[in-house]
Amino acid sequence: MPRILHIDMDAFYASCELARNPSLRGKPLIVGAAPSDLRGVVSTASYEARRFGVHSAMPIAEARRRCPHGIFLRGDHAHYAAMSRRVREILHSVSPTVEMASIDEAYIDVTASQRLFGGDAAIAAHIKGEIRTRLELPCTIAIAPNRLLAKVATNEVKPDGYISIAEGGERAYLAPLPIRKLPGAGPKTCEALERLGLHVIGQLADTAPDFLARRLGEQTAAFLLRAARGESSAEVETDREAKQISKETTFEKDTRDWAYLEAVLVHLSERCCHTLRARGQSARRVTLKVRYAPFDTKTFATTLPGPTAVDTEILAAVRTLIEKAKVRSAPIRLIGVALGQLGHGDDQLELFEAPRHEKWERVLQQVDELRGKIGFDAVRLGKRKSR
Ligand code: TTP
Ligand code: MG
Repeated sequence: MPRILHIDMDAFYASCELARNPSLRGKPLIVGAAPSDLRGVVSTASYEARRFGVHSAMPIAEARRRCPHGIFLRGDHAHYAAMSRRVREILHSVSPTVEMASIDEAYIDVTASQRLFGGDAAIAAHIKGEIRTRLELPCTIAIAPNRLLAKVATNEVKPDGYISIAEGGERAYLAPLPIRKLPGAGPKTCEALERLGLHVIGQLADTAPDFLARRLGEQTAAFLLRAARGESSAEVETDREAKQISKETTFEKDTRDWAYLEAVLVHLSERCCHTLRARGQSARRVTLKVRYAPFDTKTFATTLPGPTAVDTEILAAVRTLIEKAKVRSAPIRLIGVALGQLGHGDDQLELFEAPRHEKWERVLQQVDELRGKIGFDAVRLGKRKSR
């Protein structure tokens, strides 16, 4: 039976600052912008500052009002990325199957590590201990039968927490929690469910699928019901072993509308880049995949002059490949983008330091953060024509 560990660092940027400047300990720390920066927003706040109601994405002026004696720092993304890489190294000492889901969060398949360490508690203690002694950072860990449970549980036991949920305990664990705790249950959906008298996850799990589908649409209903019952994947995609990052879409009806196809490809490329950056990787090879009929798939590929994690550079490559693909006019069933020749770790430093990347890296970092919070589709970068 799979055991999936989810780890999320506590107040990550703030904790990184505290680790290198212990004189700040115990003080309310707000990272993101100087108080004079009128358009700045809070990246994160230490738990001391959260007591004053300061939280991520709050305008810095508001944070200043709520916590006038707080210590405000601009933030140093290169440092946080370096700390993230060191966290990842520690995680690899427990299992080779580590998936960095964002700069401060990872999933690990610890099924095969159980024997060696002697169980969930020992694995978590080992990781927390290593991260605490080597990096002086606090984190929270949950180990559960699948990804969703582990992710939800981590949030429940923050900060500096640990929890293990046994196989079979999924539904019981989720039942008393408010529905908004389910990843994917946004404010709109939750409001709609409230109006139906559904407040906690257990109520949602017991709702008749047909009833829910009529109210919310089939897809949303199916997705929510599955989550409410604690059903989720236990697959962890290792970033080190992954040879490429790819996304593809199959169309309900074959199409040869290239304006539409291009818009879809822009979207798929952006998603690939987002994953790339979340893993702290870069790519050099870009492949466009086009399927015409079930056994008629063609790929077009190009190698970039250097590794990149910047959307615009990947998109430019995809567009040159589109021109090649357009030559054939047969209707298209599926398209996809793959990024290959992935780079990792220290070869990234060069990428982050190169001046031409700097501005984009900053913008994209903000975009990724927004996407993490309000959903991928909320922020789009590429130019697109409407269908
Ligand atoms: P989170 O894990 O969401 O937040 P956190 O680690 O600061 O606090 P905790 O997990 O204990 O609740 O995000 C990780 C880092 O990502 C965070 O330290 C700063 C950055 N971030 C932003 O820059 N803007 C944001 O809106 C969010 C949510 C995070
Ligand atoms: Mg965190």
